[in-house]
Amino acid sequence: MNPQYPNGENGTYTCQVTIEKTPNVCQLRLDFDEFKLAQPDENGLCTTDSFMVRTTVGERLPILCGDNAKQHIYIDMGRGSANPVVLSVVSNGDRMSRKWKIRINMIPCNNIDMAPSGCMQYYRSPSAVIKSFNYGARIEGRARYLSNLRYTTCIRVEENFCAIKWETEQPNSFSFGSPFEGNVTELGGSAGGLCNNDDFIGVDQGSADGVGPGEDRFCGTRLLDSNTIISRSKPFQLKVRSNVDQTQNALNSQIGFAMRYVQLPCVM
Ligand SMILES: [Ca+2]
Repeated sequence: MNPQYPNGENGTYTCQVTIEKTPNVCQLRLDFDEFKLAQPDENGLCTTDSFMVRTTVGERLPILCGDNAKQHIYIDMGRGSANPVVLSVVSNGDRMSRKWKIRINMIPCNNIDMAPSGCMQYYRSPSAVIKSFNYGARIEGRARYLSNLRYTTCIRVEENFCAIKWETEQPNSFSFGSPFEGNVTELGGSAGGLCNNDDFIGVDQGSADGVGPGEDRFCGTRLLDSNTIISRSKPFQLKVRSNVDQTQNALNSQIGFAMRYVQLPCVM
């Protein structure tokens, strides 16, 4: 929690927590019950406020800021004996009130609650809504989602389920990556190689009807034409990738994504 919780923090300081590893703990799960820091800058970087996770093992985790209540992340602690994890919040300036309340769960090695390797987020339900970090109301001339993202969200495949359907939570709740030059607001969704030059989400073998090879990358202001992607590729994963350049994304005030997945049962 922030020091003055439930009141906010207003100023410049660093708050740091070190979590020592015990031999039987392999992962941490952080649940952001509350998380409000300053918005990222015009390049999508957390230059005013930042939440950082430092660890000596596993993948590098993205630096977070903005609004991330109800999000969660998993942190790999490795199997060794001495891999402490350091969590820190750094804030700069007094123009806003920050607040955070983060639950830390230690997950024992070989426990059923462990996320698969390489999964920074992990969902275990037939259906859920997944949002990009700092998802929220459109800010004119700014992208809401963060730059330099490279992580994977994993979904446990339920027994007797064969496919996964991704759809936007709201008609306009997908705007991630700019496949075109200039203003793309009206140009809809792109897939495959058209998404190579900017940010995209990755769903292996995704297509509107779930038949055929499909595409692996999706971007723009819609999910394909129908705001729906179906994939039969297992395990069910959502890869999130953004580059360092947010010029086009800010120009189009891109918000990131809020998508619902629904697992589809196998048809006999
Ligand atoms: Ca970009």
